[in-house]
Amino acid sequence: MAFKIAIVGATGNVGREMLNILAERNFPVDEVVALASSRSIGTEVSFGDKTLKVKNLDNYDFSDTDICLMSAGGTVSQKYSPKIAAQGCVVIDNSSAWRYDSEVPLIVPEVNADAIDGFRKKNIIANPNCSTAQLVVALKPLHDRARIKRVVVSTYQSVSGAGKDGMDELFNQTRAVFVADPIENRKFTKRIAFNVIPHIDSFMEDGYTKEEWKVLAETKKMLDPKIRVTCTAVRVPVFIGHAESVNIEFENEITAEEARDILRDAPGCLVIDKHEDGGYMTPYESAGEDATYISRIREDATVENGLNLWVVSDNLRKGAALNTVQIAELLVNRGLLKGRKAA
Ligand code: A2P
Ligand code: 11C
Repeated sequence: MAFKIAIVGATGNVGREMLNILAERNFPVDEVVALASSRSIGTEVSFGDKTLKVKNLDNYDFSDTDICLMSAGGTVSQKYSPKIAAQGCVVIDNSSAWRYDSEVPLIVPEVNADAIDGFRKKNIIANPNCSTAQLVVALKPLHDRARIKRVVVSTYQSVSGAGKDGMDELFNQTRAVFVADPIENRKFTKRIAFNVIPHIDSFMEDGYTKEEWKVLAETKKMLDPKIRVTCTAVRVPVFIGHAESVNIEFENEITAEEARDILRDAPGCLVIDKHEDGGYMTPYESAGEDATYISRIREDATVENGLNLWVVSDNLRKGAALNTVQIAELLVNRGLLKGRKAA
């Protein structure tokens, strides 16, 4: 059986990657429709060796579409997802609009695939924030072995997480530095070229940012509500790939060597951890790759049962487009969808 798929936000960083990944993984596609705002009508995007002309999301009829992969921001998702879902099309949404709704499953297939059973309540499934997705892929197998009590995360997040405008801003500012043009801050609140900014998303009343709150709320929803998580989220001048320094306290004893062996066998994880120059992963090298890379696995002697990790992944792939396609594959592989177009 093959399915009709719509990509909403097809002109964006994540939407384009969704099209690439559907083609790469030979998802059983009968037809793919690329949708974006009226600004993009007629724009061409690639799907494998085909070129698709982008259509307008407004008033698009989803009644014969099986799955809508959406990455057009929270406001667009709040407005359109319920309408699309009401037409019988399952929405897999990459924004933060539905993640904390108790009637919407939030899924990373390597971590909580069985939560997908609840998707019929709203016909919407949420994809986590990119920094949470790679974090929980690394934490899950360690939690299963030694029960995590507390996690301290510091993120180093690339500008592509802020969309194509974020990438343009890093490029333009870097160029402006070299040719001595004035530096303009549009997308980011301070200059990002040759700098780091400890601020992603909006500030909350307690002084944390929404990005930092997402990491703890989503880890609790997907992995275990008892785990205590605290986060500092930082934007760095890297185009693609998020890195995270992760400090973990466990209930039970676990050595760095045991953690390395567990992570070597864990789904979605790839351990690169040689104690030598260059024997670790960096965000630049993760771009275009599917794995969550784990390096610098060390025991933390300052706490009982503590470990430090360095976790790196392509934020547009495992952090966004790849995970949404894996959720779609889960629906198909568990027989939860019937192709509607041919019916
Ligand atoms: P458009 O290019 O027409 O604005 P990114 O996160 O990389 O900036 O991409 C955001 C994506 O969301 C783009 O494809 C963008 O389309 C799409 N988008 C933004 N606003 C809307 C809207 N009102 N309706 C449909 N798509 C939208
Ligand atoms: C960033 N993590 O790097 C954000 C992007 O909640 O899906 C994704 C925001 C989200 O800016």
